[in-house]
Amino acid sequence: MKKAIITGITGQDGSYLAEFLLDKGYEVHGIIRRSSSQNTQRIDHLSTGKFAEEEKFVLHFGDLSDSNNLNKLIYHIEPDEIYNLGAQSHVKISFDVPEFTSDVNAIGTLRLLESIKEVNPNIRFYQASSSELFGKVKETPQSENTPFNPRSPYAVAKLYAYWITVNYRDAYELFATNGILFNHESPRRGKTFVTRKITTGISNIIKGRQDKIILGNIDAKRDWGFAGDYVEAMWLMLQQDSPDDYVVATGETHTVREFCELAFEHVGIDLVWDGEGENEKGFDSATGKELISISSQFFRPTEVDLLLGDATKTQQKLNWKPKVSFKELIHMMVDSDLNNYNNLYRKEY
Ligand code: NAP
Ligand code: F7E
Repeated sequence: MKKAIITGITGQDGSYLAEFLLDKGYEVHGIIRRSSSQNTQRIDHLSTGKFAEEEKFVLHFGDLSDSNNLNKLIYHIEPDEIYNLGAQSHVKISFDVPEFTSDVNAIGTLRLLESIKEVNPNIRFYQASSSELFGKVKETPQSENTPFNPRSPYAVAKLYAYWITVNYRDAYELFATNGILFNHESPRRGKTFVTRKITTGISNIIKGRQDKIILGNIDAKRDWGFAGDYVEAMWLMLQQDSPDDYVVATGETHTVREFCELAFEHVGIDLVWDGEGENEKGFDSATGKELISISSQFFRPTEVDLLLGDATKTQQKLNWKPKVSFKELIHMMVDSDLNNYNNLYRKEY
């Protein structure tokens, strides 16, 4: 039986990856931060189920800012694979907490690699790299060969993490890989990322708990996939004969505006727009009710305007393809928020 450590196990991807690895028969060890309020909702079904009873799902306190803690955990757990998903992952917030973001996202990755090098260089390592590395894009679509041009403290920290992963692979022959993942969403997405902000907003509007959704740049374009599909690609990267870097994306790009239109359409509302820039608004065409407005509060000091991934290498080498379409993803998220499922589309454990 293989053993894996997942940093960021309480997050969206961590929870899907934990389920995926448990299904494959792994013993999964998750690193969680001490918090004064409960933050384990996405994995509580694993902590209380049969996997926990059989000690196949184990949680440990730790933090990517604490080298000694990471060394100790890696030494005692003796994992075959480490998936580094832990990060301050919000791009806009990285402008408010750039130093913390850099410590966790950049130096946190170095801490893990150093520990692997010293404790057991045979451990396979997955780094959660990001399409944000492409930033103000140098070409479209973006592939493994596209030059990086980061646009936020988050992306600059992830750039360090990307290159230190490549460097430890080259210098010390570690099996260290980068998954350059484009945006991926789910009913478990954090509620301040734009997709989930829209789907929770729609649910609240329909239930009479919120009047409208206030957004920033609705013309930004993203290549959005389903997180449940993307964790399989992470695992596949660590099962290859040699380490490499891979883009994971759907190959389709859509605006935030389109996301809003399709999400409202799913609940029977035809959204129409009026005005320009910060004065633009979205209305229900049937009733005239204002449903969306724009506030500069949600603009970023530097924006990533367009992301569109070319995942040809991943499709060919890993035989991986996304299963859930853009429209299916939106429907899944809207339905989940309307029904308060949160964990919709997961198997029962
Ligand atoms: P997420 O939901 O925000 O989860 C982030 C995880 O990191 C949480 O478990 C969080 O713990 C943990 N974390 C934060 N600071 C930490 C620290 N100092 N020490 C240890 N753990 C810490 O993010 P996600 O969407 O699942 O993304 C997973 C990873 O992929 C992240 O590295 C993200 O940057 C990257 N990524 C995401 C996307 C995407 O579209 N989702 C695309 C490309 C790359 P708490 O619960 O305690 O906060
Ligand atoms: O923004 C625009 C915003 O915060 C998407 C992270 O997982 O994916 C994620 O980063 C777009 C941006 O995700 C609002 O300006 C408009 O252009 O959902 P987001 P992100 O910044 O793309 C990458 C790949 C990661 O690696 C990150 O970890 O939507 N937008 N109005 C808004 N965004 C937010 N959050 N809120 C708004 O009101």
